[in-house]
Amino acid sequence: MAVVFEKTKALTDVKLHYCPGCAHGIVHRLVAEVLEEMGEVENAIACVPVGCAVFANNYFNFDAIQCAHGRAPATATGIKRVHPDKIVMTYQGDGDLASIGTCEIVHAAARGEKITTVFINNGIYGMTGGQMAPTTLPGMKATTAKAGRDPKINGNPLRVSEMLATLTGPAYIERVSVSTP
Ligand SMILES: Cc1ncc(C[n+]2csc(CCOP(=O)(O)OP(=O)(O)O)c2C)c(N)n1
Repeated sequence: MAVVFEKTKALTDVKLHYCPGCAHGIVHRLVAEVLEEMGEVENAIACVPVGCAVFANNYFNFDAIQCAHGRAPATATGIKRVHPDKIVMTYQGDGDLASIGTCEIVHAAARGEKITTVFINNGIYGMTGGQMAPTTLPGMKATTAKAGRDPKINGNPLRVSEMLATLTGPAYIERVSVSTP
């Protein structure tokens, strides 16, 4: 019988445990498939920080290192400078990248580090129970904004991609949705 579909070898066989709608499962697979297409699975190093992103260690079938909360860009900077031939990426949630780690990503971007960042903006702190994130949209509900984010009380969300795109360092920034095929 003809094989019509094969799971990428860049993911392990461990069953995904993520909550529906968080997007990690979809993006794990996209990252893994692209690395396989590029023939770079053996050459990749993922820097995964605190948040549900850290579980990528269970699923990515390539090297990964756990970083302190928000500090994956600093870890990736060090690894890439020591191993310039490796594909070095950070894989970060919005609580991680846009809150505790805001300065790390801004300065890594400003320096133009030769790393890739995959930023999972699901508008919420997933791991800790659905608290409001810096990217939670106005009106969007969170356990710490039960009636929805009110900019008058909670401030306005950060537009991370747009903000980083004002800098000279980044080579390429794209913001996409994974909510439809
Ligand atoms: C220094 C420190 N501060 C706070 C926490 C609690 N904490 C764990 S995960 C997290 C945020 C996770 O949200 P996000 O980065 O959006 O990732 P998600 O779980 O949604 O993928 C926080 C605040 C912690 N573990 N360490």
